[in-house]
Amino acid sequence: MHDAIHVDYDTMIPNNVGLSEDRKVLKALEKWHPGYIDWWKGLGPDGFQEALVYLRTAVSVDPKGWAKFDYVKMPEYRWGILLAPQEEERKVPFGEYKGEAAWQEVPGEHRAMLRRLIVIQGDTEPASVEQQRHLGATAPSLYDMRNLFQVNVEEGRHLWAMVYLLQKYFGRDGREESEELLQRHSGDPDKPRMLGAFNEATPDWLSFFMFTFFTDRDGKMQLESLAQSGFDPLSRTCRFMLTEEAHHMFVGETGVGRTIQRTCDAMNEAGIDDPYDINRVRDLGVIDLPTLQKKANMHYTLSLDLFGSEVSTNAANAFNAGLKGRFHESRIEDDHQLTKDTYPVVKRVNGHIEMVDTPALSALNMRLRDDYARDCEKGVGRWNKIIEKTGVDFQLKLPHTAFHRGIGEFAQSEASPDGDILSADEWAARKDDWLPSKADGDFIASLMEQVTTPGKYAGWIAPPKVGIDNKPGDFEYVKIDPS
Ligand code: BYC
Ligand code: FE
Ligand code: FE
Repeated sequence: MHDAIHVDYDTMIPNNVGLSEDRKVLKALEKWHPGYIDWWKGLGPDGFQEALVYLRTAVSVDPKGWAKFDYVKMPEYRWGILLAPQEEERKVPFGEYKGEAAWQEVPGEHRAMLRRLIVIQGDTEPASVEQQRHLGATAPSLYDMRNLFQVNVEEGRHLWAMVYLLQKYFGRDGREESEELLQRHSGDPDKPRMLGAFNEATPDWLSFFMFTFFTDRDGKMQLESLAQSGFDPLSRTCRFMLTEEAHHMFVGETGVGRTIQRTCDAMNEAGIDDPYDINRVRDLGVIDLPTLQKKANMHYTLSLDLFGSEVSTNAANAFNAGLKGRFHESRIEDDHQLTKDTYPVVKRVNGHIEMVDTPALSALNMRLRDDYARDCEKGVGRWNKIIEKTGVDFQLKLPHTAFHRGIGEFAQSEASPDGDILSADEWAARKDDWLPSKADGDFIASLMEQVTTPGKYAGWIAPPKVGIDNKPGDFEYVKIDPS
């Protein structure tokens, strides 16, 4: 018997699922491994494959002590398959089969739907690594560079997590899907990644921080919903992934927070009161707050699109089938079947916006998006506290969900960040006030310079409050040229 808490490092693929006793799946994964390494070397972090990076590796799935820190060359990182421990007597927590024993095998009649959910989840993970591959060249410090690479190796591990499920539970189809996960690429005109936001560029570090704050948070919400799944291996996989996701959002929240801090400090030192005095603020070599707002608008709305349409039969079917639940399903007090309930959904009615009660089952995407928006609000509130403490008079604000949307009720119309429906001309005239313009992008790009002296930071961002793994301020988190 294998020990389900500690990770077996004897096999080529570290795991806590007893792979050494599961020869067939081990063989399939070993066969997939070289293609993965090729992908990592070709489309993972550009130019840092020989660097020694101070990374954490999971050695256990015990929440109290799962990580070990050490210098690793990224291609030699021990990507492993780690599932949270199996809960005794776990039941399907919602939907048509609520109360039945959770499934240890794929429920035959829902096989295609389950596979699709796993493939979509799997597709986003390598996509984000591809999107971020050029950022090492402009890292504002070794601390930030290391955090980028930590996020990247963990997203790589998340791909392994989904590939394990595909190869163990879906036979030949699963092996084919695993191959295709390495063949689609972010932004590829012929074989793009599956979801919109994962084909966008991540051109600069502010985008990276906004992405890990907003888009990794979609990851959190989706993983929370899949962690409720009646298909137990998926639930256990997602529960462990969520512990890693927390760090990705930390990187985003503190990255934006430190950017805000530096801007406000520089404004105060220079005696600039007006945050909209953009040229003077930019002359200080920091990113003005209105531009930060535009970047937030962009990444928030791209992430809202990841929840799908507000009203969705896919979502209703996945819930009914017991495959994908709600955020904190077990804490919700209702019948967990929703056949008689309604939920308010945002609709465009005669040129204005209304909330319309809709059958709750078909409104599950809207509901998860509402939970997501609340989670984002809290983080934005923490950013505003940073601004407030510096005395600068400015507040960041999330735009209305009708603003700048590509999916759902507002995909065909334009709205202002306050939610006023606009004509195409009005939109065209105001767009650059609300979303990053070419000039904004060029300005941000002009600040992006690589800083590789331990303990030093680019001028546009404040140092972090504490180091990683309690390391001192001048710790060399990445040895770029270790020879
Ligand atoms: N782009 O019924 P609908 C993460 C498609 S992020 C392109 O409205 P549904 C991470 C949809 O596929 C989390 N297409 O939506 C973060 C469907 O197509 P088909 C990733 C889109 O299916 C950072 C049609 O439109 N995990 O982990 O209820 C770094 C109608 O769909 C989009 C998941 O998403 C779009 N934005 O919901 C690294 C969880 N939206 O089938 C990683 C698994 C919709 O008619 N996925 N479409 O051809 C799901 O639960 C659902 O598929 C979705 C969409 C929530 C994505
Ligand atoms: Fe992930
Ligand atoms: Fe993530």
